[in-house]
Amino acid sequence: ADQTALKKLAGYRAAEFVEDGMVVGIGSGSTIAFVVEALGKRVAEEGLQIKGIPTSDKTRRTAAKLGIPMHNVDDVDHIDLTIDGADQIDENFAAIKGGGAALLWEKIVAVNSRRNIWVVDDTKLAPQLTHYLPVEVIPYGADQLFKRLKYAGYQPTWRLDQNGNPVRTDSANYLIDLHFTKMPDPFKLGRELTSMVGVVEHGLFLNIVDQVVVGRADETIAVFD
Ligand code: DER
Repeated sequence: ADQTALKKLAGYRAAEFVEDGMVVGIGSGSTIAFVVEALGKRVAEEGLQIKGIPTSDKTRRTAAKLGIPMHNVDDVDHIDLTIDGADQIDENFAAIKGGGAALLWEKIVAVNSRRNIWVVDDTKLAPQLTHYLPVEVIPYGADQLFKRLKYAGYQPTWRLDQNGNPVRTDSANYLIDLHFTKMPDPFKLGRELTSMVGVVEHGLFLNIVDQVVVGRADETIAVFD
């Protein structure tokens, strides 16, 4: 099956973990689009009662259009379950996220959720994290920060849109993508990055996920706890 079919398979399976009455964090990206589609159907057909908390403006709009009531993260007491995608997940359930430019709100929603589920097709699984690492940075002084990241050997590149302009996140920050051949200690790297003045957050999601739903090439779904 092609990757999109696997994303749909996994997305629909993950949506089944949503129960009536839940406050649900809704992730960003093309895999989550299927989760939103499945939840929209349940809201419309079963009268599923949920409160959706978006991880991006795009998700807020897409989910609202499908009839899912959307609220802000500060409108609720807590989030029961968040379902999100990922760019790469290693054997320790560490992930790199942020390919969709939503990493800051995704991490805010994730850390305020009682449970986190990631939904991926099996191309996202890897023994080690090798995917580029997005870092969200404050625009003021970002060029200086870029130079510091370069000298530190992180091989930084600006996240540009299709017109070659720097992408602005929903918090109006910039994204710098770092490139590695190997990442021996994600925890150490994460601490180093967040200690740099001007760095808001990075796309290493460590000790966050509880369950991973994987759409596999043989069209089966694996759920790893
Ligand atoms: O930005 C993210 O972390 C998203 O979850 C995203 O990168 C996953 O994208 P995909 O589901 O479109 O592959």
